[in-house]
Amino acid sequence: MALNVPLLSELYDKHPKPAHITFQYGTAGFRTLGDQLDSVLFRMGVLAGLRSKKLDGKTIGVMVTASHNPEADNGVKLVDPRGEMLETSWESHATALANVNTATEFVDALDAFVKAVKIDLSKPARVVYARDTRPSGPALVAALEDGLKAIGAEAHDEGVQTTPILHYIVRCLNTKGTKDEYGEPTPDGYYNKLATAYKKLVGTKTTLQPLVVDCANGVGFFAIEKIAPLLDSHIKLVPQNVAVDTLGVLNHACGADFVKTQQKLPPSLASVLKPGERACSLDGDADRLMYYYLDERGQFHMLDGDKIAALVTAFISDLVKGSGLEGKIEVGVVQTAYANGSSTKYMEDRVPVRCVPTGVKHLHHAAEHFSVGVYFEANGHGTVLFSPSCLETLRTHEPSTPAHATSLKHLLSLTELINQAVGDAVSDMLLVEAVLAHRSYSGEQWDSLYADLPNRLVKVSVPNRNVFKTEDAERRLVSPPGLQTKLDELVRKYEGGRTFVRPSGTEDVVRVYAEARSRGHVDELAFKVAGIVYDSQNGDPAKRPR
Ligand code: G16
Repeated sequence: MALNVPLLSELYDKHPKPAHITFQYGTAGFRTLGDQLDSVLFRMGVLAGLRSKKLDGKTIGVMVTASHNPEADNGVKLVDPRGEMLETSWESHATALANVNTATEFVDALDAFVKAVKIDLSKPARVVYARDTRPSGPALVAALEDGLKAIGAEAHDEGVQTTPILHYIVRCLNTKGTKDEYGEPTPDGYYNKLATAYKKLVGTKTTLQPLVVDCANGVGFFAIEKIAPLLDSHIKLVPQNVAVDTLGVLNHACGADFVKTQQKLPPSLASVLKPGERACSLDGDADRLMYYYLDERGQFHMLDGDKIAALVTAFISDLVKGSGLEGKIEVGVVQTAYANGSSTKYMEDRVPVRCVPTGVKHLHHAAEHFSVGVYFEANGHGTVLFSPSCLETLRTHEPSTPAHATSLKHLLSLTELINQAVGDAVSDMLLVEAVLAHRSYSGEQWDSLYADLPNRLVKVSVPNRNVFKTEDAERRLVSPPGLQTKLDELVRKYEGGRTFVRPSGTEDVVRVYAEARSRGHVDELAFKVAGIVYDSQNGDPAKRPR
């Protein structure tokens, strides 16, 4: 069977590529202004079909989202059969296809690709897709559908969903009828699975005070609306920032990225949250989660991905011990360079810790090496993976005491509550709430697990972020030449100082991270580093970022 060249060419011509743009499959797929992505969506439809054919007709997912980015941005990423990110080796194929300039080049590139990776075109292609609430979404989905049609894929539209729900559905579809069956492949199946597991896990524990949930004015609101009634009286969710139909407000002065980068309460919650109360923020597609609370004096305290990882790791480690499985199940943690130094120390005192480059795909794969792999980025993106052999151990272990049996039951509920496909803000939120209920922790008690080193994240605009190249899990720059030496000289002047610079894979900026012993020092360090980075590329100190 051959490619349908006339159909591919005809539909290709409906989606011309903007001449001046070079697209790149980045940290989480393609991301840029939504109105520039039409051609990319068409081509990703074709590629998703080919990926499915290559994998013998397994269902591939396509998510149209730009997650934490501003509303005008959009993006697309492919989801592999177990609900994980697209295999890395295909990212370069995606980039190559996104950048060809004519229908003939496109068909030739496809033809060469099909031969190179040995795709049997007679195999079926199955693709399921969804989008977030961005205004550019419907037109981009139409372009995607043309791509799916051009490759003859059997396609299913899940409409507006959170990113983790799409990942969940992909995993469910591909495991249906197997021993790894993951659940009912529908949004309702997802809500019921999580709610049931949550209620099992908290049982008769005292209900916590209501939880304010900042939905970032995005699709997360729909998920909160759907799951809240299923939780009965076990927890009351109070959704805020729910203006999903209002233009210009998605992720604006709210949401997980705002909280993490600004380290402050979204202004819209100022009149909602009272001293002593906790709240959380989702991001635009509900795959990131940040917690925070106001202390008795009304002061804001952030509980980020590192703090979530610490809370969850300690809880799971205790359950493993409590069920008599210590030595049989190894709990490990995966972090990135953004992890606060104090969190790394806290973890290293308890469990093995690995550091990998930014991006869920890196963390996810590293976490698979542990029986229970806890991975969280400081920005609130993460989950916990239970390996197949760990699941088998949990299912077959014979507890020798009632206390062992209880811990084992809780571990099994956790395997149902936690989204094994990808980081998921809603699932993670219920996980945190369950642990807080078990520990009887307030936000303040959770926060006291360790004290964060003051830290600062800054974005720097440069003409070409691709000249920035890193090594050592992004902790050191190898290009531009000489820059790392300057950073080393600078950081030595700050007690407990640490800094690194890396190009973002989702925004057109270079990111600067710094931490030091005092707030004053860290701010100074971060802005000096940003200045060095800016001057190295732009050369005009008068235009430095402030
Ligand atoms: C995506 C990735 C995350 C990553 C983040 C920022 O998150 O899934 O793993 O931490 O981008 O990446 P970068 O610093 O390269 O821009 P999201 O929530 O935007 O999908």
